[in-house]
Amino acid sequence: MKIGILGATGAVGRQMLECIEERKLPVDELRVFASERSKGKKLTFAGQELTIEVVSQERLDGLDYVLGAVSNSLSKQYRPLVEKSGAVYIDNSSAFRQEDGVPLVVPEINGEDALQHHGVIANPNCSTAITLMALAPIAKLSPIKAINACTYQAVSGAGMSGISELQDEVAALTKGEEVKAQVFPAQIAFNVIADIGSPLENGYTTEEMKMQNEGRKILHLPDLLVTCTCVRVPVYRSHSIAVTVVTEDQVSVEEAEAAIASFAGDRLIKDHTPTPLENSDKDFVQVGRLRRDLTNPNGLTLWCTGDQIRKGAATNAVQIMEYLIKNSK
Ligand code: A2P
Ligand code: 11C
Repeated sequence: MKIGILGATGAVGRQMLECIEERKLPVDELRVFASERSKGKKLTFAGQELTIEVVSQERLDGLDYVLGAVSNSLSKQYRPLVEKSGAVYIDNSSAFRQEDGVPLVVPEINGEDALQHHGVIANPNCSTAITLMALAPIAKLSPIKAINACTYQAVSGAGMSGISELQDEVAALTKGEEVKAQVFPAQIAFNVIADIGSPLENGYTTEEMKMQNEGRKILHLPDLLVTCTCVRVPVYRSHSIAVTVVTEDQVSVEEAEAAIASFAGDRLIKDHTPTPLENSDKDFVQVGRLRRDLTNPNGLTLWCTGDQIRKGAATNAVQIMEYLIKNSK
């Protein structure tokens, strides 16, 4: 198995390397790609040094799978090269998620969709993937009609530069110095910012609409109603989401808890409130605080957390690759 990673030096790319090693994928060769700035530098995989390369057709040729962890614009730029190489492209950007013929996959929920690919498979938005991991077991009990979500998103969702902005701001403010936000729209240290993505005409942001559009595609529910507010919080890793879900038929708290507890990739937490800190660097999604929605008898309210660099990005992409390796004819 020959695998390439685009953006291997980034927050998601580095995690992809770690996940491939942890999950013991059958790797014969791993090629790591980043920008000109990183060319020739080294990354470690399974005790071996890998030399970072710049992307070229020649070096993509011969690969079986390419995992993408670069921006939308770079992903669009590199897609034709990956397609020409014949490798399957599993892309973490949002560039192709809504394209017909590009499966959008969370393996525990709709893994079989991945088998319908035509060369490109998309990895969902991090908050969407984590929320749907909590809701998919409930959807099996009764179809979901509506979701109302409020996210609490870690700074690493914005990549390495998001992490350093929080670190630098905390250090500067602790010394009494002034800070000037660069990555986020306002100071993120000791603050929360309800502004992720770009504004849309309907008053929502691009990040907020992903919960609806990607949720519909992954759950195969074209009429799913979703309202969402995305909030950046000063947490390094792991997103949290407060969710109210309305199902066609009433599902009891006990039934929902039992379904979540037995769903692969989920952990039902009953003895305390799950926190993003305790969920950092873990592959599973924690779900807790299940209770009846007080505004709708068919509603349930819950709280979930998931490491967005892992299950919200790198782990999910590596799981898609594993699924294909196991199930492709
Ligand atoms: P580099 O480290 O060389 O800049 P993050 O989202 O965590 O900031 O990561 C972005 C990733 O995209 C990094 O690995 C970065 O590499 C990579 N990248 C940036 N520009 C390019 C490019 N022109 N070609 C390939 N990878 C790129
Ligand atoms: C964030 N979720 O936390 C965003 C970044 O659709 O993959 C990833 C956007 C996406 O800023």
